[in-house]
Amino acid sequence: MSSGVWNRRGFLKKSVVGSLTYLVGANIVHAASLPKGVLPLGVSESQLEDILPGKHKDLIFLNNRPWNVETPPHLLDDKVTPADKMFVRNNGIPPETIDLKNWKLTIDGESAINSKSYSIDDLKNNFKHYSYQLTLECGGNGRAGYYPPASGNQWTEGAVSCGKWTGVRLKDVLKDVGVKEDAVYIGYYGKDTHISGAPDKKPISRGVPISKAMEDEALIAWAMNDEDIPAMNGYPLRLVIGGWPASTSGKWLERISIRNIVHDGPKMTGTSYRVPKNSVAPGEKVAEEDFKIIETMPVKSLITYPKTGAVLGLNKTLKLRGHAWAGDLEVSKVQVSTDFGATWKVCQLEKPVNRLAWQHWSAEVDFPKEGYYEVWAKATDSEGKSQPMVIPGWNPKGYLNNSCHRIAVKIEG
Ligand SMILES: Nc1nc2c(c(=O)[nH]1)N[C@H]1C(S)=C(S)[C@@H](COP(=O)(O)O)O[C@H]1N2
Ligand SMILES: [Mo]
Repeated sequence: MSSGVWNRRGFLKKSVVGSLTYLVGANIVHAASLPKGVLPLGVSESQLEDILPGKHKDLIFLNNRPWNVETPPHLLDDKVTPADKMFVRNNGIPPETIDLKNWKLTIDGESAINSKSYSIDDLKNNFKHYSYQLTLECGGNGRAGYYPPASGNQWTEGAVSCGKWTGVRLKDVLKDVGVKEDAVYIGYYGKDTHISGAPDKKPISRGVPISKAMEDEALIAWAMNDEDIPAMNGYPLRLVIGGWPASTSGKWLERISIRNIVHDGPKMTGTSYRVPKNSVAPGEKVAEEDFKIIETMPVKSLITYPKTGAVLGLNKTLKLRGHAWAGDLEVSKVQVSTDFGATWKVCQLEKPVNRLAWQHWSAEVDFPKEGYYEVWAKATDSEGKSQPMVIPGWNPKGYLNNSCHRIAVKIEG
């Protein structure tokens, strides 16, 4: 299995130059000088499928070094996110070759009583299997909405998915190894490599407190939607932690350390996946000690039907639909407005198929006259917290934007 498109020195691999040549319809004379993260203008976003194997051609391209592509909301309409519509957020270069037979997951760390390695067959044969649908949303989803802008991928709405994951419970494996009393955190390590090419440097190694790791839904998964995990989403093995920033769900999983301190791998410290403890003014500098690690994701919703920009006939009832999720909590209410929030209508809301899965909502709305409308959706969690209409508290890295999703609709007679 090969997915990396750049070689270690940062040059496009021959095979990729080949496909780009095909896509632009001409020899790219200076391909070797193409800067990192730059896709030739002659390649349209819709041609991405040819170079991002298995991904839908209409995913939105943000960066190709590393690969970051998001899903437009109308492509998230399925109740279970299909593999080709699952966003990709890579921090480094995915492993180029996967030796399935010899793939090992090692559990170690200061707070592990033993250190053990398991093949994927060992995991399959020695532990009970579980399947859960789990919402994975990047902590930076919605970053594009902040001003002053925050550096990083400018995600709009689509860095979220809810696939059905199958594997073993993380807690069953941790218990098999033995967890010492003083365990505080777990940290994952994947087989992807750092963008710089440095062999011993990991692009990302995050984790969760031991209490979150011990939840029933925390999985070490080998399947997504009853098939192999897609290459870009962590094949052949992945940690899956629903409801928390998706950065805690380690792809290409090779090792989990049981730590006696808060895990301190790359992107656990500094300002990564951290927000100010107290609210700050937009653009304000925040001292490092005033940040806290993001844990549960906030309540949020998407309108997945219709697609923004839809043109509809007068006197037709429109059946809207979408999903809503609330981190560790359940969503208790979804409302929609077609008059810029002056009035709200309560939607029908389904229960989650399991804890930490998104919930589906639908509503029928009528439009009284021809013209331009917006549909706004707002979810409320089981503790009574709602999504803000406007962009929530600014933070230096642009995390946790859970403002209401809006779409435009035109009614023509
Ligand atoms: N090994 C590894 N795991 C990783 C990442 C990564 O770059 N490498 N990215 C993380 C981040 S920041 C996110 S948002 C999710 C994205 O998951 P997806 O690409 O399967 O949608 O994977 C997380 N797990
Ligand atoms: Mo992320």
